Amino acid sequence: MRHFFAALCASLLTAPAFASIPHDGALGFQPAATRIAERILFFHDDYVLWIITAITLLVTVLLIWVMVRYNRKANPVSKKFSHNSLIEVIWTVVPALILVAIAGLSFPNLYYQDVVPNLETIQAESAELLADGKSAEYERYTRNNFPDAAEKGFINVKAQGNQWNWTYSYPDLVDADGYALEFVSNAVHKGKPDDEKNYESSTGRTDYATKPRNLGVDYPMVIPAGRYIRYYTAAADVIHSWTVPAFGVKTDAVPGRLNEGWFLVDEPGVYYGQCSELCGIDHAYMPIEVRVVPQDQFDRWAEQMLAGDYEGAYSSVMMIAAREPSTQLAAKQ
Ligand SMILES: [Cu+2]
Repeated sequence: MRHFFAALCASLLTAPAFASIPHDGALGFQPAATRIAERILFFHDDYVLWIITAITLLVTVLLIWVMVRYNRKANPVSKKFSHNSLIEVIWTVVPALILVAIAGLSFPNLYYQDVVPNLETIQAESAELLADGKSAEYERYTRNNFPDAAEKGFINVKAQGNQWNWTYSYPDLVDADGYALEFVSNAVHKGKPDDEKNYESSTGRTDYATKPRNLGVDYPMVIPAGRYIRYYTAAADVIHSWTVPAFGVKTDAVPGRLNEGWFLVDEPGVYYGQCSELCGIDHAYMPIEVRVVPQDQFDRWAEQMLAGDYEGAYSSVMMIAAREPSTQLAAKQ
C-alpha cells in the first residue's frame, strides 16, 4: 500500500496535471471540470442544500413543539376539530412553490446538459453580441457557450459498453484504409495475486503501481482539452452507463439505441469514472479513465494509434503537458 502511494505521488509530480479521483473520507462532489458539472454543483451545494436544510429544521422544530406542547401530560383533553382551511391552504401552496423554485433552476440545467449545442448558432450569436457591443450579454453568453471551441467543431467519440469493458471509437479519425480508430479499454485488475504479473506480461509496462484500483484502465479514452466533445453511448449486451463525475456526465448505454451527450473540458488531466448501471457480475470492474490532453498531444496520440503503435500512443499520454494559459473556462474562474 505504501509504495502505491509513493508511486501515485511520483506520477502526480511528474505529470503536473489535474487528476480527478475520489478520496477516502471525502464528502460532496469531485471538483467540476466542465461547465455542466459547475452548474450541477452550484444547484446542489448553493441552492437545493439550503432549501432542504430549512425544511428539515422546520419539520424538526414542529415535531419537538408537538411532542412538548401536546403530549398527554401537558394537554390531557384534546380539542375535537378536524379541519383548518388556512393551514391546509398553506401546507399545499408552500410545498408547491418550493417545487416550482427547484424546477425553475433545474430544468435549464437539464436542458443545458441534455441538448448537444449547435456550434454554428454559438458562433453566430456570440459574434452578433460582440458586433452590437453588448459586452455584458456576451460575458453571460460565453459562460455557457464557447465560441473559440465552437469554431473548431466537434470531436466525436463513441463509448460502447460491453460485459465488462468499454470500446471507444473515433469515427472522425480514420487510417489509410478508411477504418475508424477503435480500441477496447479494460480495467487494470487489482486484488488477486497474479494481477500485477498478468498486467506486466500482457502489456510490457512497469506502471502497475500508478493505477488506482477499480479506476485505472489499460488503454484510456483520450480527448483534447478545450474542445466540444460529442459522445455517443450504446451497449453490446446489457444496459451500462458511461459516467464521469467530474464532467457531470452520466448516460445510459442501451443495446440497440444510440444515446448522445456533450461536454467540454478545459483543464488537461486524468478523470476517472465507473460504469453506473448494474450490468452483471463484473459491474464494478469496468472503470472509465479519460485523459484530457492539449490538442497537439492528442494529435500525436491519434497518429500513433492509427499507425498501430498502441504502446507508443499509451506512453505519449501518460505525461500530460501543462495547460496553455488563458483557456476559456479558466479565464473566467
Ligand atoms: Cu456496465
